[in-house]
Amino acid sequence: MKIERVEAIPYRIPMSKPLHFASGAVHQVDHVLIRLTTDDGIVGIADVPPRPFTYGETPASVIAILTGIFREILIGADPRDRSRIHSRLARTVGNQTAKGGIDIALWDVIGKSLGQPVHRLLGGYAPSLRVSHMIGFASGEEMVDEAQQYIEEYGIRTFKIKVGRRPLALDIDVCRALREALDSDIELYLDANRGWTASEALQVLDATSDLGLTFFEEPDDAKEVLGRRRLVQLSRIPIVADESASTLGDAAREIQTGGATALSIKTARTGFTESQKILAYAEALGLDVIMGNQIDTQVGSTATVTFGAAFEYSSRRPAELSNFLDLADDLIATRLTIRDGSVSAPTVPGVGADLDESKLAEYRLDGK
Ligand code: MUC
Ligand code: MG
Repeated sequence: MKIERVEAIPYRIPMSKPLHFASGAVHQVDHVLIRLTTDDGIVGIADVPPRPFTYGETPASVIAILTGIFREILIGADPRDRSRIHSRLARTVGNQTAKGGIDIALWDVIGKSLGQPVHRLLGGYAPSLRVSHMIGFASGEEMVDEAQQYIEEYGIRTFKIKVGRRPLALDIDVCRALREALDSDIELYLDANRGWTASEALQVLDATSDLGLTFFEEPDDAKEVLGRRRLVQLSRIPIVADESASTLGDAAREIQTGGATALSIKTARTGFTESQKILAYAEALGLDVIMGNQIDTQVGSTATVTFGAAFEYSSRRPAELSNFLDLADDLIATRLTIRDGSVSAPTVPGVGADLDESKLAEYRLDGK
């Protein structure tokens, strides 16, 4: 089996509800769909979400690398030789989500060629994952309304609150309003996307210490090493590395040097192969793991649930799987459903995202 065709298809879908957070905002998804076709007609797909504010990638850079250096590596390669392909991709630094997408598309080909769900090939641990919903910047009242709506409509009971604004009281008040409005067993954790300094983050931790918050993701810039280390040492709750741990090496460095005490794993940037290594590293050290969301479409979220539900260690916590609900439309034929706070792992061959060709034709930007 050999890869014969590599496509990088740019597409744009508006968000029905844009997401705002400390490092940026997403008003529309400007993503790239990878499609790998083999000589025996098997097609593997994956969604690539370029996030300039997180990884420095743009749709144009993703297309350039996929149709240039990476295509040369992929054409003629056997998709089952993942390690060989990855060692060649690794010679090019960066391009995290392009590499993550290639890995997922390779797995999709492998699953389809074997007639097996990738969820099962990876480990097949759980039939479903519980869902955590990420709430973007808005007024306290709107953020409380959103949480209440997701509790009622989808049965979700875990929320990640986007914080990182100034004055600090703005987000402190939001946290308090959410805690007061919601049942005490509703889990709340924070993500500041590096919006604060270490000292500001400590002030927020002090001011919210009675609210039972469970995690604090990227409170400040992890590159400000000593500030971050002081924060990690003083925090009673785990400090989660997300964008500061976008590769296995970065994840290990952040943990070993005291920059974080928990890890967010996003299949959009580390695919399944590297995500599995990060997961094993976290498990060996007993670190909490959160399956994160890169503001994923249903194609991307399907990959997250395929991976996250495949292993016991990544199934322990609710995974961030619901942001596709903020998109006006999607590329998928069979909708991902959140019921009783959970999403089922796909049982069809491959990764499980069933592409709707008419939707792709409608939203693709390359005029083909
Ligand atoms: C997150 O967890 O940070 C926002 C920026 C990004 O890269 O991902 C999202 C969610
Ligand atoms: Mg984050």
